[in-house]
Amino acid sequence: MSRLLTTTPAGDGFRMPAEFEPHAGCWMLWPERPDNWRLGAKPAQQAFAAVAAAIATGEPVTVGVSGRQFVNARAMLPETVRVVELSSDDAWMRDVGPTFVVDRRGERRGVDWGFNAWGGIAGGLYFPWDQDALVARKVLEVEGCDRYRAPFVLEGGAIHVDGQGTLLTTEECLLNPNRNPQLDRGQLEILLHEYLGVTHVIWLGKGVVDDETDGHIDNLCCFVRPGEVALTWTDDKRDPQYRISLDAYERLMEARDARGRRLKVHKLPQPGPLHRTPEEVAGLDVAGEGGHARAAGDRLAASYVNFYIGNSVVVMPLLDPKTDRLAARRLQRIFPERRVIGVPSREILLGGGNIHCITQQVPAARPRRRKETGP
Ligand code: KQY
Repeated sequence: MSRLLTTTPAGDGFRMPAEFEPHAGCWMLWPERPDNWRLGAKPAQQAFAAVAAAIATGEPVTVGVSGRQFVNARAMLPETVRVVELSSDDAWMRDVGPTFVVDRRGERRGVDWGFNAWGGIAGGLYFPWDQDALVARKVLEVEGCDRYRAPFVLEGGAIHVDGQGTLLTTEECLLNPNRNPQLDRGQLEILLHEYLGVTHVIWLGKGVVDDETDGHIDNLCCFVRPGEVALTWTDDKRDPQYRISLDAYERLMEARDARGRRLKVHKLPQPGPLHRTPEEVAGLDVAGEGGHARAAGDRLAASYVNFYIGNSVVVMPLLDPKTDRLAARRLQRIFPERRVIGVPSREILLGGGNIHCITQQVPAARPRRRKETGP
């Protein structure tokens, strides 16, 4: 059972834990739509299955799948992964799933954000998105967690927290008029405090070049532990990513976190630049009205920052043989207590995101005591 609450997480003493805190599990969705995943989504399904298998080595994974794809997904996913029927419009659990919050007593609840397919009717990536908009509610129902309905649009990929009061985000996404035109920076900060329990927001400028999410933070920069972040980086001054990453670096070096600490910045090399090939475009169905057209030569928003921090593993995208090994070595140094597992993920990137975008962690929490009923 999941009750709709009319209070706010901060008011009730709840906060969003950091991804590097212990998890009870992870949720994903199954890719299917042929206008976003080439060749009837078969290559993407293999990549998603490899991500689920890697995460499942350290925590329970649940994959939501349409009735049409249930049998196929069940067969492609390892037995250790739970598969449940769950309708969606695409497969971005980070953005359509709930953001979990916990309190000191160990209770877990979920925030159900407004969702408008990354920009609404005019600039969003597809229409309709009515099934995506119900995913958070359904996940919370399965998890038995009470639900806060946030009164504004936000995707999980647009925020990262350190679990100690600090939130990282980008102006390009959160201040974009295609999300919450009625809210300014100050009002958003108040709402982020109310719904995530954070007390300090670090604003970076733009996200990764040509990121169709309008610059989600989870492709640019993330916390790896309190006081430390990873940032996608290129030394190539002719690349437009250079100025974006430099600006982010400078803001991070100036910033203090909620506890007054300076940040240590770990630079991760940028793959590529990578571009969509004519063959990859030819494998897509034509997108309907309101869909997002793909063209050969499009720059892909490739970034090693788009990894998932599991209980015992870090699952990172493998994107470019020229940089994969260096990125993996750096991540292993950053996370000595976890095993870094690389998953070939160009097929996920072609859909517009990567491993972090397709996952949503459920933080560990002590189970609520059931009230005794009856004699
Ligand atoms: O980056 C994400 N969190 C999601 C990417 C969505 C792309 C939709 N085509």
